[in-house]
Amino acid sequence: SARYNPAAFEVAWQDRWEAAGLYTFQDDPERPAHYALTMFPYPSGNLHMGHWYAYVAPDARARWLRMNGQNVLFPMGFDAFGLPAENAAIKRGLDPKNWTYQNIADMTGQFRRMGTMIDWSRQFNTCDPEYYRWNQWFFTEMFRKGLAYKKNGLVNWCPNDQTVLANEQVVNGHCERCGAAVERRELSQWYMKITEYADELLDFSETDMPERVRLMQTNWIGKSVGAELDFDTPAGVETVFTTRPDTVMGATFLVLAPEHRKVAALTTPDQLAEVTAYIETAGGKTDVDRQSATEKTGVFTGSYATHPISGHQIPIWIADYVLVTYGTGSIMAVPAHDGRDFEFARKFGLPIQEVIRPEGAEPMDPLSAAEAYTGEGLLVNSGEFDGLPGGKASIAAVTAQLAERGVARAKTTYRLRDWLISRQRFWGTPIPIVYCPEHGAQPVPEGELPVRLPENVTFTPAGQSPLKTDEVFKAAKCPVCGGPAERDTDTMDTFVDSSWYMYRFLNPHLETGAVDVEAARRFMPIDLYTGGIEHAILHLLYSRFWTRVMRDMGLTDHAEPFKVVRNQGIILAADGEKMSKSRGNVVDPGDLVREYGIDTVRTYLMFIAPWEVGGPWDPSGINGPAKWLSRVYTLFGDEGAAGPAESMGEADLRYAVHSTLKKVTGDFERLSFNTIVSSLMELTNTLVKAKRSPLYGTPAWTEALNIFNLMLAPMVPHLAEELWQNSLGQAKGERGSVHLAQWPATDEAAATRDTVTIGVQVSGKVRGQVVISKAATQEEALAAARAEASVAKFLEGKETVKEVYVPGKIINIVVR
Ligand code: ANZ
Repeated sequence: SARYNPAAFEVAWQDRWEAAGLYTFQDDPERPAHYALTMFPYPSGNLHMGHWYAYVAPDARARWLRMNGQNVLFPMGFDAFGLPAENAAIKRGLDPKNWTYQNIADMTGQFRRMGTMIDWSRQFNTCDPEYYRWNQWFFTEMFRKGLAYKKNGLVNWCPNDQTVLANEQVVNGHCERCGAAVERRELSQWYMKITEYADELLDFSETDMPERVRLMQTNWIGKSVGAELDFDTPAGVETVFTTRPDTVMGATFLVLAPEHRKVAALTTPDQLAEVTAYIETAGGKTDVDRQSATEKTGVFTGSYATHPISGHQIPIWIADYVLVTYGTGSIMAVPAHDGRDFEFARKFGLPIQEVIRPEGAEPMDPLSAAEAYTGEGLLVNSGEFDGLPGGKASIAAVTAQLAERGVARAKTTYRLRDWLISRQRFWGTPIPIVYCPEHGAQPVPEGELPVRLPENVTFTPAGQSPLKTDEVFKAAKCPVCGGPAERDTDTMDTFVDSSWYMYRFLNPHLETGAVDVEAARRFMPIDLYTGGIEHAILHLLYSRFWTRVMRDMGLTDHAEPFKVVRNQGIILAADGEKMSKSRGNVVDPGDLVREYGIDTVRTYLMFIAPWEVGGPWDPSGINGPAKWLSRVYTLFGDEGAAGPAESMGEADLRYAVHSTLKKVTGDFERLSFNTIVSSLMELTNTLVKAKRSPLYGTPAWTEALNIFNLMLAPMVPHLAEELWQNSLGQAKGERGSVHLAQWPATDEAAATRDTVTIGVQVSGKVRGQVVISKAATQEEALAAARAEASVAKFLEGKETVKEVYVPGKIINIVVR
């Protein structure tokens, strides 16, 4: 039929592709390896518009690369451990395992209907014991290397989810997942030593990530170069961390975090009541609240420290703007040059001493100064250092002088903390450790992995891990002495699962190791990794860490898992808000597919906005792509063809086709999907004209349709296949699939047609000018000249004797 009816062939083609194994990855060392990966989804149960937006464009690009002869691996799986499964168990009495696998089945079905080239034979889920076994293996290896260790410490506790959270999962003092205010608890937990790689992780030279991702990671790692300085106090030496040792002569008091362990010893009896009360109020605040508080608060301890250079006695205060978790938990306050210290000194009437002054400026008046001076200048009031420029040189000089006396050391600190991976949850990878009364914490031997999650467990509404109450699970044997031991009942943070899953796709069913080393050598790092910006820190940083650990284990030869990372934008609902179930503003891709077809939804999602930017969902916007594809469909039919209804030169048609091809090729390279669609739409207009011109049916026409069809293939795989095999009459059957065809080569000469304006003479006299293509044939040039009205009137009724065409220069028509 002549009408575009995608329902008639889309799913049918998917079934035929599937049956033919068209997208089953065929390893071919002869072709350049390309690994394209989009972050795998969580099996929440439904594939929503955000998923479609995230997967469709990378799929088009992967298809394009494949047509370009690359050996493209484009796999998918599910990030399947995590809280929602457990919540479903608690709220609705569902087995987390059944709930998860059912969702995976549902979503895989929906996924397949998206028409991607994902090789589903490589699918795995992180909750498969065959997968998490290797999480456990990595853990035991890291334990042996001291990279996984257990320690007591203050941890972030989500009272709602009843579990600890990594620092990365606390956003502005609240649980990233549920939004509850996070509490602090003292617990013994497992950590991974990401800090050992802090410096390396600041090096982005081998990975191309969006600027803001690099910035976020850099800030998260938070490297500060400075020094530790020692101050004598009645409770012994107190060391502070400062990035500005050059301002030491301006240190007029010390401030300790309220939780600092010396506070009790430093508090004098008459200050005790005040200090105790203050500690109590500070304890209830989050770090963020503390640091962003507009009004500084604090109390005097009653004690004094000795300044290491002047020997002056300076008061020791406690204040909550100093964090116990950073540096040494105490600071030397330099109110003249630090904003927070300035506010604090003003509020409590503490001395302000200028030590940095811009050249030629008046001295700072400590009583009238409105704010701290944080700019550059020369050192003043600093004894032997006076006159040195503040900053680098003087920092080194002051540190060296104090170091000589043994009261300072150059020091670099990081905001980054070790990665806390213990979770008091059920639906995760059991931590493969047993505790022997005799031999302590012992890793489970490799031959006994995986430590499987038990089945038929009872969930308590308190959310406590059921493993804790499962006596059968807990009972273990010490690998050293064989005596009775108890299993660790915590599970791993699910970010462990996603830290290395990209390696597993290379050989997902490998039983002899976590990673196929040879495949990793050829396919890693990932050529293009795409996903949401929300993973800028957590997932991307953990993967970069894990890859370095694997390198140090000898598994891989590279430090970075991703050659290139790109983030798609967000598609907002029509009301400008993020689509979410609770807002009731979600658009169901299934509904749209039923109404418009898969290819139309794919096209719309690529057309709606620059892919890396995103934008609002316009419900009526889909009509444009729908109409376009319908026009495309008709274009390939015989209807409305031929005739001299339009005039078009062959060069014009070839120019349109090849210049579009050149542009589309470049746009695929730079992920500019929306402009690919608009270029193809524009080309359609030209082709519709060409169809009505005498060019119809000529070799130029056939070439145009062929190239157009090939260009459609990555974007609208079903329609392209239908046209290729049923309208263009290419070889039939799956082996003749358009998706196995070669991406066409641009004919540069035809594509880079510049136009020229050339004069037209009639019998040697200039009568007018025409704009024609540089590549125009003599015939086309003359036709254009004769069509020009100012020329035509001199030709009327005359006989042509001779025609001259000097390309790019002149046309002369000699008449009689
Ligand atoms: C004296 C000084 C003078 C400072 C000056 C700054 C400017 P970054 O860059 O973030 O590392 N500091 C140190 N430990 C702290 C803690 N636990 N809580 C709050 N503040 C702390 O910042 C380092 C600076 O932050 C340090 O250098 C210290 O103040 C403060 F003109 O020391 B500075």
